[in-house]
Amino acid sequence: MANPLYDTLFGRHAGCDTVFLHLPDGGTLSHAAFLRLAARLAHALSALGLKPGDRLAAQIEKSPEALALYAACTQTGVVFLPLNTGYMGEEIRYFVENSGAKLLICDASRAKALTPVAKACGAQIQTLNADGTGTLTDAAAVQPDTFDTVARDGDDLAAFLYTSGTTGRSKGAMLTQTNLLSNAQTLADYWRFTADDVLLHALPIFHTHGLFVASNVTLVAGGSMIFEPRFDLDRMIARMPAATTMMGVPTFYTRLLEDPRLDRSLAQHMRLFISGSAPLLAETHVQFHARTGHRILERYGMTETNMNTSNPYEGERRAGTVGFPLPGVELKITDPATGATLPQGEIGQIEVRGPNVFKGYWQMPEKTAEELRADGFFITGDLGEIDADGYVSIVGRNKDLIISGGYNIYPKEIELLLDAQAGVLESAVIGVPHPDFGETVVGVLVPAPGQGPDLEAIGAQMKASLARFKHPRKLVILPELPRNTMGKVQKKELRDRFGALFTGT
Ligand code: MCA
Ligand code: AMP
Repeated sequence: MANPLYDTLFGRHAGCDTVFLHLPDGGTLSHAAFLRLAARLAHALSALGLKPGDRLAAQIEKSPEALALYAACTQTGVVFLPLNTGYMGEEIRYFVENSGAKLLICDASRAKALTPVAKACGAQIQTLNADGTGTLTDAAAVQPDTFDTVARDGDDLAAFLYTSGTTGRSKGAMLTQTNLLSNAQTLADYWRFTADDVLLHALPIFHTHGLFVASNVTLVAGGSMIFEPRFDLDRMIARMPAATTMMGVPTFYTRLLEDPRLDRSLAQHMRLFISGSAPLLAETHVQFHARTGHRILERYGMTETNMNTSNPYEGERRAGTVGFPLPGVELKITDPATGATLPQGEIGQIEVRGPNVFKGYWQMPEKTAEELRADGFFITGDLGEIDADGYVSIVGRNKDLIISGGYNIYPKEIELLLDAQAGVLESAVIGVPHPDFGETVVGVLVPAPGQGPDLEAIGAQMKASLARFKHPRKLVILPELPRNTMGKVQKKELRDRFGALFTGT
């Protein structure tokens, strides 16, 4: 009987009293104590009737208990579906309904709003709060602290992560045990993680970066994490001297650079800074090196594939590139029209294949077939090139996507909402450069004939139905949208026109 993901990430630390989590209050949690917590949660999930293969949706704040819930799902064979804490009720309803989740876990402050949502989808609801309290932990507290791990196969599903699409409908990326495990092992090895590493962890744990890259890599290596609830500049500066590694989105690095306390002595104990989820400006890489003596290691991944490429640990970390395909990952640049592989040096779409590539989109065979070729290559939607030395660069996107502070925003979802507002004939949503978030959202509205959209009412509607990070930071009104001869909206023209709204250049 085996459960490769549980056994490798968690099970082998049983009885190990070394520190796993350094907590914000100065306390610590050992690997063994963490596993006992996870086992009690595993019993609680089983007592609630969850069976291997069932989905569990969780919209919960970052805490040791939240991470232990992921371990408990792995141990019981339940598919873990973490959700951004910013999502509103309507957004949650879609995920619970679409995944057929049996259980929704949320913060007590949201239980009133989400109980009808769960009920309408036929799911049970339990609470788990930022401080670790809640009905779920109450139920777990009376349970034994060991649990017979459920046997799983590498091909069994471990997690669902939802990722939006160009049509505005989110797709559940089905990730198997092998997808997660192979990538975690490769990365731990590639980035030389050991049991001595202390990772400064300030990312959310509801996305690939904070959960599967940061946490899984630490677990594979048997290291520890300084587990901060969120990115707080003062806390990052205060905790850095105790850390050896950090992972962050580019906004982490630009915010650190704005603080004069960031210098060589602050980063003296660190061996590695890693960036991903959005493009790191070459300028940020260069400035960070000048200030700290460290070259940020940039890597590239996706929800559907985990990590695909990385700059080298030893050897040149080339600014503006995402490095080389990881061991075991094949990467090619193809012609978007024909799918044929392009000669080295030409720009085309990035396709990847390997044990990291997901199984497909949940109950969307046609969407899966559009992006995942029969031969196993996944069409990422990113445009890139490979230079003569083999370094991969991402030069653009073949998909309409905005990445703000590392969060993905799909314009179509916002356009559908804007188009439905009174006084709006049509809309276009674009991403423009932003000094803090890298990119931010601008909504362009065309008024219906003889009407003027009520921007305040539209703002209120956004607030009620969309996570805050998706809200347009600016709404502008134009008499019409620029279109080409085929009638397609020319977003590039809009980006050129409004591109300096937040940067002033
Ligand atoms: C917070 N806000 C945001 C964002 N975050 N708005 C746009 N984009 C965001 N990313 C809102 C807040 O709700 C707040 O709203 C206002 O903006 C200012 O918030 P602030 O306090 O400045 O933000 P923060 O709480 O400090 O958060 C910024 C952050 C955070 C630290 C950059 O967004 C973050 O941790 N991002 C990481 C995301 C991530 O892990 N991505 C990985 C995805 P108000 O105006 O109401 O106050 S995985 C992935 O992409 C792939 C697989 C990969 O390769 O890793
Ligand atoms: P997600 O939907 O969260 O999986 O986001 C994946 C997307 O983030 C990729 O398809 C890329 O467009 C982008 N991305 C991730 N890492 C990088 C990076 N280092 N540089 C540029 N874009 C990145």
